[in-house]
Parts: sequence; structure tokens; C-alpha cells
Amino acid sequence: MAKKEVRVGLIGYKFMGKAHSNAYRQVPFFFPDVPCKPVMRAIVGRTESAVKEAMELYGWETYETSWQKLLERDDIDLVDISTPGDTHAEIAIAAAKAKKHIFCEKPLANTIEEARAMLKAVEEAGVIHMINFNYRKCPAVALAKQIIEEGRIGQIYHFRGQYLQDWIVDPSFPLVWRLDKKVAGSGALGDLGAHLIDLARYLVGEITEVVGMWETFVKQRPIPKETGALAAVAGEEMGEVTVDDATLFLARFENGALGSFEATRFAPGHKNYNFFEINGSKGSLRWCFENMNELEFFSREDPPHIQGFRRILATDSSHPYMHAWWPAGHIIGYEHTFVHQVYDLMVAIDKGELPSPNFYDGVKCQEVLAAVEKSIQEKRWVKIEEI
Ligand code: SOE
Repeated sequence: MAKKEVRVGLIGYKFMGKAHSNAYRQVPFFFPDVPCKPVMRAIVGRTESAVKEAMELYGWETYETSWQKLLERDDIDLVDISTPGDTHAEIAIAAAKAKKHIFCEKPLANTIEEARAMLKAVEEAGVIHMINFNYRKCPAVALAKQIIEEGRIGQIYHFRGQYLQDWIVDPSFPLVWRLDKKVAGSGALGDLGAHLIDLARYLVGEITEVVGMWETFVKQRPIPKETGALAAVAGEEMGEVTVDDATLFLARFENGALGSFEATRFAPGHKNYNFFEINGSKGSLRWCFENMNELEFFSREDPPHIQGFRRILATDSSHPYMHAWWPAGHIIGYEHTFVHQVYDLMVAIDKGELPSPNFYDGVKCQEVLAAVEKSIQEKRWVKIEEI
């Protein structure tokens, strides 16, 4: 029997647009058990020549130069928002009104008000919604969740998260949109910290209060004349950086655990170092995206003479999502995390149930982002319930 089709309209064709396009292509190929088949119906971008080129390169059937046009089409079931944060709320609220399912890039929005309005809109419309916190979908991270749920590390005491990059450490690196508060909402906090917050919520639980600090080390940068994924060519004129280069914060969790978080774009040598360590009464877990297939696990239940961190290569077919890929030991990479998101989304659409993470998780993350910002502005601990 032919599979149900989910006709997708993707808005955005740069870094994330490419990663999402690849995911729609790969899911039916690698996951024969996927219940619905994504159909790459339309891609949207403002610059006609560029969006046409993306359509051809990525394999979309048609293109539009306005997202409003996409929403008017009755041959689109799922709207994928892969644009910067300042556009998410308007598009998502309109897409929900048009009764489209929605897959949205992180962070959900640029403000908590927008994020809450988005959640309200999808709930009222009764559509399926998902947010792209793709690091949850690394098999080793999903395995960490399983190990925690099996009680193998016991009561959790600590979450230690670091997300370190270095792509803007050069002061002559241009003022790209990720450094503009109006477009991106915040800097390292919303771009990188949001992933850590999501991982912390996924693995440990809800955060109740935070206290933070941030810094913008380079305050003026050249305005770009050309931009790519995370690259750009500097122009002559200078402009003001309006976001944080680095943000650090401490947190308390509902279950009594303590958290420390560091998100920075000023850590030379670190390209995409998304790291956490979790310590519990019975053991510890440790993971870093730069070795994304590996999870380290220490168990106090091992006999003392052989205790030590063990390295689990999470590529066996018994590990989450790995039934679809290669024989054990044949590792996977960054793009696969997006394939797993889309796989989960297709399953959710088929069942008519919400996938995880969804807009609710987006709002919970946004509350923490807002609380960190408030704490920095007011120089005090801020409870999440104040947001
Ligand atoms: C840039 O910092 C970036 O591409 C983020 O926007 C992504 O969310 C992260 O996964 C990798 O780094």
C-alpha cells in the first residue's frame, strides 16, 4: 500500500534549509518503517534566482518568493520554518491559522511573548508542531536519556553544560545576522545556550531559577557584503554588535539538581563543542558532540577494581535510531540528527500525536532564556515563574 504523503513547504534555504532538505530526502530512503512519506513540494526564499537554484540543487518540486503565497497553497500539509528568529512568530501563527502542521527552527522565537503566542496558535488550530532541537536526536544522547530513565545513575545532583565555538573570535569577522538582536533575539545565549537548556530539560528536568552573566567582547564589526552559512565577507562600514558573545549561568532544577551552563563563541579551538556531564548518586554520564557517537558512562555499581568511565559507541542496532543506518561501528554525523527529527515528525503526523520536542518545549526553553536575560539585567537570581 502506498504511504500517506506529507507535502512539505520549506521557508529558508541556507544552512538550516539545506540540513532540513537533506533530512526530507533521506528519511524514506533509510527508514523503510517511516509511516508517512515527506514530499518536497515547495521551497521559499525572497531572492528568486537563489531560491530557484536551491530548489534544483536540493530537489524541491516548486518555489515561491513569499511565505504568504506558500500558506495560501492547498497542496502543502507541513510548513518548515528555517529562517532567523525574527520571522518565526508571524509565520507560525499564520501557518497555524491556515491549518498547516509546523516544524520550526530553534529558538522558538525572539521573545517569550512571541513564543507563547505561537504555542497558543498551534494549540487552538489543533495542528502538529515540532521544534528543531536536533541534538536530542543523537543516538548517544537518546541513550543517555534511556540510561537515566532506567535509574542507572540514580538521583541527579549535577548538570554541567558547555557549548563552545570560535567562529567570531576574530574582531574583523563581519556583523552577520546572528550578531543582530533584532534578527536573532540574542547571541550565544539563544543560539547555543538554547540547545544546552533543551538537553538539560530533556535529561534532568525543569529548571526553577537562574542567575547569569554575559559579555560582548567585540562591540563593533564590519558590515558584511556577502554572507554564507557561518562565513561572511567584510565590507568597509562598521556596525554595532547588539548581542552577547558569551553567556554563563547557574541554575536550580525542580528535582534538586544544580546546573552550570556556559555558551560562548569565543573559545578558540572549539568548533562545535556541545558538551554535558551529569552526575548522580549511582554514576555519571558524559557526552560531547565533537565525538557524537560516543557516550561515556561511569557506574558506582561496577565492582570497585574495574570502576571507570566506559565508552559506549552508540552505533549498535539496539541504540536509538541506529536500526536504520549502518552495521555497528559505522558512525553517523551532524546531518543524521535532522533525519531523526523528521522521522519522529512523520511518526507523529501519522499518529496525530505531538512529537517531542514541540512548541511547549520551545516555550519552556524560552522562559529560561528570558529568565537568564532578566537576571543579568537586574543582577539577581530570577525564578522561572516570574517570567
Ligand atoms: C551557529 O552557532 C550554529 O549553527 C547554531 O545556530 C546551531 O543551532 C548549532 O547547532 C550549531 O551552531
